[in-house]
Amino acid sequence: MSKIEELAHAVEIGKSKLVPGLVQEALDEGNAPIDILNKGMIDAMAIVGDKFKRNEIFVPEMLIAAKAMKKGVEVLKPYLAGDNASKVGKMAMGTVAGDLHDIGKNLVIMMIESTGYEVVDLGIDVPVEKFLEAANDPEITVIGVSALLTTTMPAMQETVAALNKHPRRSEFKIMVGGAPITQAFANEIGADVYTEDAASAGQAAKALAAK
Ligand code: B1M
Repeated sequence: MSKIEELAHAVEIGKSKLVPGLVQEALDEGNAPIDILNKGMIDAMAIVGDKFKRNEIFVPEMLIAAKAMKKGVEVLKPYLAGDNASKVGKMAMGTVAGDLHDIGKNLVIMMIESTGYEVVDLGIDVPVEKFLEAANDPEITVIGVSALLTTTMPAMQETVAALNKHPRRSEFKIMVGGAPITQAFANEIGADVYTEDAASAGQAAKALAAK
């Protein structure tokens, strides 16, 4: 079993204490940080999700796998994030009301910070009002909205609709994403940018800053 496979298995079964060491060992072996993230952790979470769907595991197991992944990401962060010496913009980002998933949001924040943005993390289960309040900040140029559940897609729609009526609307862009979100849905609700993963979110934010 390769180190990345070992890591993926440890994330899948929620071995929080083992995961940071395995990430470090995978780095020491010369594996690319992005492969460690994708194959060693994100793929493992997909397996966890599939097992949950088949009723082979339940919420507590999903939660401990998520905790294990977070520990691994902490070790990986300096290798993925890079040096963001010069500030290119300020972004606020949160997971919509009713949605408690934050691993994807945190990865997106990490990748966007690495492009030079200062990111205000609004957290999870963020009500529309909190997004609107964040948009009042005159420095904010991008607002990121994440949703992981089909049942919280309407909350994303509400959030984007409210942001679209904000008096500063011409001064910020709205980025959306999350597993159930598509380009078609993003267009339908009036968001400016949809990206499917953290790496492309970072690239999109960088492109916005360059405009
Ligand atoms: Co939840 N959960 N969960 N869960 N959970 C999913 C999402 C699910 C697909 C599992 C499944 O059934 N296969 C399913 C949703 C089904 C659906 O809606 N179609 C589900 C469910 C049903 C639920 C509950 C309802 C279960 C229950 O209680 N019965 C419940 C809901 C709670 C709530 O939010 N109100 C629930 C709870 C939880 C935990 C709390 C236990 C835990 C979350 C812990 C945490 O986040 N701190 C959890 C977990 C861990 C998962 C899975 C297994 C993993 C999610 C994850 O972190 N993935 C997930 C299954 C899966 O994803 N396959 C599942 C890794 C992460 C890196 O990917 O978040 O997709 P992701 O982020 C990606 C992209 O989506 C994108 O970039 C990220 C990085 O590449 N992205 C953006 C995300 N936001 C973006 C924003 C952008 C751009 C890109 O721009 C702004």
